Amino acid sequence: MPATTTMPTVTLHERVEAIFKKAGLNDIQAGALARVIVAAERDACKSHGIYRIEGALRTIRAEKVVPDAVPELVQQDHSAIVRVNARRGFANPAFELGLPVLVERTRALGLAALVINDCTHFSALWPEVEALTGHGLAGLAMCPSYSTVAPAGGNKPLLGTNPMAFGWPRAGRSPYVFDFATSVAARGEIELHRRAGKRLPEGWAIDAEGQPTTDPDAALAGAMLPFGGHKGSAISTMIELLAGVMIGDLISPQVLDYLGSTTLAPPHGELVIAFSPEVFAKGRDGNPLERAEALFDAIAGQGARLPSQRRYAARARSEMDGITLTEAEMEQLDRLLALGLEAVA
Ligand code: NDP
Ligand code: PYC
Repeated sequence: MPATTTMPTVTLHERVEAIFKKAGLNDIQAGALARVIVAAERDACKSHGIYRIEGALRTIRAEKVVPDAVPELVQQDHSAIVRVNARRGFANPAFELGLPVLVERTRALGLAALVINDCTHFSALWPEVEALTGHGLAGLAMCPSYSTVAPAGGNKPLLGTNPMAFGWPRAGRSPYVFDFATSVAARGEIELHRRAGKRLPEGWAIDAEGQPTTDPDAALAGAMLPFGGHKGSAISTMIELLAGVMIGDLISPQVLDYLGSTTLAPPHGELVIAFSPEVFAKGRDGNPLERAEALFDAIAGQGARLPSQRRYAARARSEMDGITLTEAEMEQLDRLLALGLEAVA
């Protein structure tokens, strides 16, 4: 049994925030990054937990992100589009800045969108839609990434792993939330398989010659596949259009051209659309939140689990017992804190 260390969420937050400050991030950037990374670790989403710190530091060291950026709310009118310019910092503080305005507009108009431009993005999207559900709103979040996924029927990386998350509020219960890559799996999962010396499941990737592979190195050199064949490929393309082209920001091939690497966190934009179920259902029979509960009960009644159930169970365990890290993970955190950006030289 390998040695482990268990600590409260707040302790891990302090450590992660300290690493980012040592690496030169300002308080706004370091705090927001530590919040999403620790939330992912707490909820057992390892592909976007502390493993991502190193990539963020590499991106800072490569000067592909502005460490002391202060995001700016650039659209101050009363339209349904709330625009925040991340000013080439990370996406997470820009989201935190835009959230209260997005909530206020959505309550007033029934529907509003937060556009984040010029951000670097590496995190899971569920914290964003979960934040909206906390205000009684439904939400949809999406962003491109960099070209690592072949379109269905193609054989070379073109689309990103382009994640999409949806959240629906539930009175007195954890919200209904799903959040996934539009590739069969997140790229982080491939890297975690590589590090663990494990083969990939069949159907995740093709090699550089376009042949199916279960070798993580061959997959990283080749292309990942979209989930659900042509359906995932089309949804991924929609994300490139809505959260790239439409908001005037980079799409996945441009991001890869600019970075020249998938070892750094990708710069692009993000789109978060919020809906007020109350406003949409006005004048119609039935309370939308109660009607949704009947649907969730019917799903669970068949023995199916709701998305995020695993995550909420992990969260409850972490909140009660603390977050457990392996000895190797603890050594890595110590190393990153001691060496700062030198650790990723
Ligand atoms: P997974 O396939 O692990 O999970 C996707 C979702 O499906 C989760 O909401 C999960 O809930 C749910 N789920 C899984 N199994 C079941 C089941 N049997 N029944 C019902 N629901 C289920 O996600 P991915 O690997 O595709 O993505 C992981 C993360 O990577 C996401 O958070 C995504 O945002 C992030 N990502 C970020 C990118 C970026 O550019 N920033 C790019 C790509 C991915 P649960 O968690 O409870 O298991
Ligand atoms: O896991 O696919 C991924 C990913 C790409 C950028 C951030 N996460």
